Amino acid sequence: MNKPVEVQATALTGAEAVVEMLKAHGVEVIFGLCGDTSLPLYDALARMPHGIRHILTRDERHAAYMADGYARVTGKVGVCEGPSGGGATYILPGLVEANESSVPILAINTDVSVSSRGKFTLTELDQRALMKPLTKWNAVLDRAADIPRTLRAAFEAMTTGRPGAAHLALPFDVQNGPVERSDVWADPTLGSFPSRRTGPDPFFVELAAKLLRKAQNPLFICGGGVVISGAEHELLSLSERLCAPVATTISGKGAIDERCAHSAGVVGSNGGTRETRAIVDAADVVVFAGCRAGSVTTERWRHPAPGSAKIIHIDVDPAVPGRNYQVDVPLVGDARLCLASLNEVLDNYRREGDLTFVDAKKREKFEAFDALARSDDVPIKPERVVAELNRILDKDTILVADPGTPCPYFSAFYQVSGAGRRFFSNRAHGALGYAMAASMGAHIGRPGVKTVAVMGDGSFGMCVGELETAVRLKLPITFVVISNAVYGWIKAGQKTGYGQRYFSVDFGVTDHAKVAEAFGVRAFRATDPARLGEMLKQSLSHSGPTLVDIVCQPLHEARAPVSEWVA
Ligand SMILES: Cc1ncc(C[n+]2csc(CCOP(=O)(O)OP(=O)(O)O)c2C)c(N)n1
Repeated sequence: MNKPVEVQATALTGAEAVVEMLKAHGVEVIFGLCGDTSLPLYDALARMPHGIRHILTRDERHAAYMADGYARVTGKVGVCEGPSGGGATYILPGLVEANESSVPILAINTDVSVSSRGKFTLTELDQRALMKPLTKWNAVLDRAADIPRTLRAAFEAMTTGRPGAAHLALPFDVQNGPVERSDVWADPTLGSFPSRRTGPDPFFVELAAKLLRKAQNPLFICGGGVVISGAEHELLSLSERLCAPVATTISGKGAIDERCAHSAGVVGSNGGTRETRAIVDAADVVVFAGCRAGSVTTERWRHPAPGSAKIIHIDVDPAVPGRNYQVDVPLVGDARLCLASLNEVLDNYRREGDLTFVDAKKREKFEAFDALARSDDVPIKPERVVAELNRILDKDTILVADPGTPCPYFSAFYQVSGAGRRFFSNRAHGALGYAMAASMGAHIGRPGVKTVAVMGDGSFGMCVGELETAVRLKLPITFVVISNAVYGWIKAGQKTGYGQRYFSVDFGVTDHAKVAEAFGVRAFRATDPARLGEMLKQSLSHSGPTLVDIVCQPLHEARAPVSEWVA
């Protein structure tokens, strides 16, 4: 292995320059896992006065999920790192999710030395080719002198336009090479997102306003872009002005306080219900905002039905409006600036209307839910779990939901009070096992509020190792496991779409509370619905990590939030 080289007083080592550049961009936390090729970087982190906290994780996938959860709740770039070879292939799932969810995370994988390339060196891997299709920006460094400008480019790419993930490969010998101190500088505003916002074309703002003035039943469908850009205030003003309901995607939860009259809740095939679908179908003008109008939100582009409503599409990415629906007005720009421009142009306008229909549909939806949520049936119904948490959780709580039962049920029925990021799920790829690590990153980003992660037992099996991290760091997070010994969402698909020909979806029962206890987590196992609330309260008030294992009715036996599974 190469020895660190002596560098002159006017120069830093490459590893030191990386640390300085992260600091200059306002990075406060790095999530990651050590390896041979990372030794110079770790040594720089150990030696230097930088104030950056390093969180040692138990695998790189979870380091990336932690960086993702951290970024979502702080609005700052999340940073994760890992070594070469397996460190790169393991970090990749978290990078893809963040990139597709427009969450800026920077992953740094150290790499074999430039001088060792092409010699069958252990862990050698083409990181450039591997990461290219999965990130917004990526690079492999060849010399230390390129470190400052490369990191500046990475932060700029991650936080401007549609935010996304970046990957940097940092070879061993590059970490030891010289970097001029005078070259180490940054624009710290690029450490947060969205940076360098761009506004819409006034011509299209006028056109959109004209359409909205004529609308009989305008409706907003908001995605994560509204929350990312912090456009909640502008959205509420506009929806009040137009007397228009605001529906959201799952990632858009938090765009509006879900307890307010204008909120229509989550729509689509993973969290929408028949009632929310009826609200979409009644619209004559739909404003998609910060939302890609993808397959889940629109139930495979059927709600709204093409041609049934005029479409105004707001998105920061010019490639989004018109991709899935014929758009009447494309508004390209930052969601907050676009909505603010519409408010300005519609300054003297107020639509007379009422929200009776929306209110009636919401009532219908919650009447059906409440009846099930009150049930004392065993195994415990998913609705009961959601209702108990709705009742108990403080309004500032951050709830992270995994796929399986948690995502559709909590999207549909868990009501976010107040606007802003308080709920999220990994909606881009929906990989099981995201919530535990993402909740840990979220807690580190926003330590003053309670954080709860809800996962299926399928997910638990994919992330359990990180319980050690939670215990080591004494993170006061409550992990809720929906335990049903089945890949329930898929079994439900086999029930509704394949004549109940169940195949290879059931697995064995695990006592997750006992597993958690073995890690040192305070744990509870809930089988009696009458005691569930008390157990959750106890776990939430504990000062360290807790886990509540809830023996639940499997999804294929429960009333699903939507009548149809849509692939
Ligand atoms: C990594 C990964 N593999 C497979 C899937 C496909 N998948 C979607 S939901 C699901 C079942 C989830 O099971 P579980 O976590 O036990 O929750 P449940 O549906 O039973 O509530 C599966 C396998 C996935 N989303 N992610």
